[in-house]
Amino acid sequence: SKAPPSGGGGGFVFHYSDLSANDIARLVQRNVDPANEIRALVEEVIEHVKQNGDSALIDYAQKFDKVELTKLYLDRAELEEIASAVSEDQQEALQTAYANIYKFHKAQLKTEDKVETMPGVTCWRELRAIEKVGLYIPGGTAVLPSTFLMLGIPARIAGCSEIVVCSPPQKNGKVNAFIAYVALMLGINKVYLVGGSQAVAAMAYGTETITKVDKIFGPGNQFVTKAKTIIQSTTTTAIDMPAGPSEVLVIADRSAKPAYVAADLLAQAEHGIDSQSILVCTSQDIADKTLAEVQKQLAVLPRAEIAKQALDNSYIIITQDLDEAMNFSNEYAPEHLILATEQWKDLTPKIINAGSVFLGNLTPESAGDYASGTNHTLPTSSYARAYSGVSVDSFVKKITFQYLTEEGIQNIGPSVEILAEMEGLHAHRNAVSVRMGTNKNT
Ligand code: HSO
Ligand code: ZN
Repeated sequence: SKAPPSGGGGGFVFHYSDLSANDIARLVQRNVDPANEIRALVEEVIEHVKQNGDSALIDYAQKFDKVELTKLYLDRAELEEIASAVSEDQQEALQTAYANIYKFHKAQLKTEDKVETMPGVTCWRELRAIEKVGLYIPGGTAVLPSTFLMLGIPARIAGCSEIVVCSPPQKNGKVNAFIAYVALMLGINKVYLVGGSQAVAAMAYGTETITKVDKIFGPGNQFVTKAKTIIQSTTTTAIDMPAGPSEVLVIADRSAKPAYVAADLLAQAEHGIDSQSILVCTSQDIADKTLAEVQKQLAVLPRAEIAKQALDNSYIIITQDLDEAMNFSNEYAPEHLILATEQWKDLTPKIINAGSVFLGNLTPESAGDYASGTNHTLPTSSYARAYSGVSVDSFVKKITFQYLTEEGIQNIGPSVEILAEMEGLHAHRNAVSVRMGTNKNT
């Protein structure tokens, strides 16, 4: 096998045993730089929106979306009109997705027990919704109403009091019918016709018509992602995570079906030219059969051009066994991990880094992308090492509380006094002593 190119490039087959630690580090590196060249452009957009508010947004709609907007949002009546184009079949599918996503996320809302850490000292946590959240729904080469469900449902379950939604306008100055329909399902009566980094800036700074929010959610192109990382460090608005191009890693052994594996790799590849589809398999034979299937299925895909470029940016690793495959996967820390093997039960405990996992041969990523219930807003670019995907947790704060009784202050007081003394912080010591009746100054 060839030596891995620098920068994680692909279109190659590698044997795991040939790879040095350095080779692996290079292979798992992705999305390293691209955003840096666009920082200046994005900073200019943010500044323009900050200074000029709505009028900047109207300018950018003309410049980037090629549409003359007279109003920056669609109201409920307009959304209803647009949504009426959604067929009955489509409505039913959206409702199935909604119901499953709702059910799975609702179960995440748990009340924690109060803990008496010592007699009379009780500590606990309570959830409070983040008040104002901003959802960015992309509308580039693929419009993703499923992303709207994935963000809107947990926001509703958490109980956020204001949900601001931005999505780029189409050429006709509207959003697509599915986006409008999902807005109505979620009880959202306004969709702002703002896309790209200008949408992020508008939600972070606020404009005449758009409310400044506390946290911004949603995937986007490099401009959107760059804008999110900039506003995260320059404003008080938080972000969900720095989500980059989508990726999948499939671990396959002899029990995998090449046609299924190929379909999964292609489902990822059709997202965008910068997507990555990695196959880690236990023999050359599996790799060959899968590649043949990929060629066959690719030939008839409407988005074949996009998928082909993404596959050129991808690679295959051949390992001795499933344990080696899992080692590589944990190094890669994939957004999506598919275990295309009947041995998935043995492998699952060995997963250390992954965003969302799909078990066995009958569980395609597409199920989770749309409708099984799990969230598809997930950490990419190896952020799965430290980040979780979006959930109800992402829309709440967990506030700690404590309550001390007379017995409690007497129990904890002496330790706190000594600890405060250790740090030379006498006011801290006194705050306890006055309550215990041991303050030497009173
Ligand atoms: N795989 C994408 C989600 C998605 N797929 C939306 C289809 N539509 C990121 O997890
Ligand atoms: Zn997808």
